[in-house]
Amino acid sequence: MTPALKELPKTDFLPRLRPADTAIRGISATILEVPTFRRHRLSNTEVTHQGYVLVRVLLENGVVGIGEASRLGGPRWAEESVESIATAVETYLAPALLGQPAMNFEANASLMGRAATRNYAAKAAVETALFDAVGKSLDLPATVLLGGSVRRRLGVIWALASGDSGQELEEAQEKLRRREHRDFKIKFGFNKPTDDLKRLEVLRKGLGDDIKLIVDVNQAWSEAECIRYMPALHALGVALVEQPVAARQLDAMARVAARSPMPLLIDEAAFTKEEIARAGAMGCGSVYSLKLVKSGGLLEMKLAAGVAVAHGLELYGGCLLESSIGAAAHLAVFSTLPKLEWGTEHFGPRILVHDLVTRPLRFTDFEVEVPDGPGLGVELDEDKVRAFARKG
Ligand code: MUC
Ligand code: MG
Repeated sequence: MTPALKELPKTDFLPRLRPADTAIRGISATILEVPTFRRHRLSNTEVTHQGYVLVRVLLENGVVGIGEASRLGGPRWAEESVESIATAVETYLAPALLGQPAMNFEANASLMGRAATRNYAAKAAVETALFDAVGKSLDLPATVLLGGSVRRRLGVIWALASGDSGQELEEAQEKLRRREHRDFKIKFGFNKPTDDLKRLEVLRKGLGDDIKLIVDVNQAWSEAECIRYMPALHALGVALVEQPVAARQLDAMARVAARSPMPLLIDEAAFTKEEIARAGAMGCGSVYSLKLVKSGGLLEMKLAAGVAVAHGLELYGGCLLESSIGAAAHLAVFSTLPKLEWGTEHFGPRILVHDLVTRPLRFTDFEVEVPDGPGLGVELDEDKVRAFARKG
């Protein structure tokens, strides 16, 4: 031991937290419907109210942890709905976990895996609540339990999705003026491709050539439409094209990627590690969108990032319009990734008329701050939960 270490005074530590102190005593699921400032349109769904399942976990030591599963307009973006998530949590996942130490994260993920196949949004919401509760019990941010942060702030992309190009241009200009967002993702696929291209033209002209524009087609185009319309996206300076073809058409996506001068972002085409490996090996894209609703947990999303990187993919911090609860869970993981080339699109807390926590995430200077309080670093606003819980 070096002399310097011998001379250091000993500090007082918190009493050790025993696994039994974190035994899971209860898990509940509450469906919430929270209004958005404007209609948000995708190729296969649209929302004016965002659907959430709030998961609360009570531990033996009295600490409560929270997690959230987000849904865009029913079982359309993927197969889970708020109703199926609440049922999966209360009927299948909760009984598998009751009595287990919350701090045994890997063992609990295996138990959930045995209790239900897929159901990724449900499992992720429960695991989020476990990380929050254990972090709060230890007075440590979840980021520490996930390997420690390598960044405290992330650039945030904003999505333009009303379908009205005049409104979208004004919205983007307002975000720039307020120094909230400077990169934009434009949702395609709910119009004819030629109409969407007209929207994009208006935005490019109005915003200038220096603004980064990403297009998310949400599976709406055929391979032939990609061949027809992607040159126009390129001419308009699009930086990234997200999931242009159907999630299951991996061969078509690989052919589109091979002829595209722009990188493709793999979203709905790959949820699990195996799916990421396959899409990566087939060359379906050059960037992968990380989402808890696809990975099924925080630890699994870190593994997803590793598999994507091993296949040469860049990383994009995806969202499904989570509130500050789900966004904080994503940011906890994103902050620990050595590389995150595209930053994140966790604008969800800013599109809600009311957030679900007492102190929403802070967005300043085009970036979001990773919360550094215990657990997720956010506190539930019980008044908002009462106001937005589905009635009846
Ligand atoms: C998606 O497909 O990326 C995320 C942002 C947004 O506008 O839609 C979602 C889902
Ligand atoms: Mg997408």
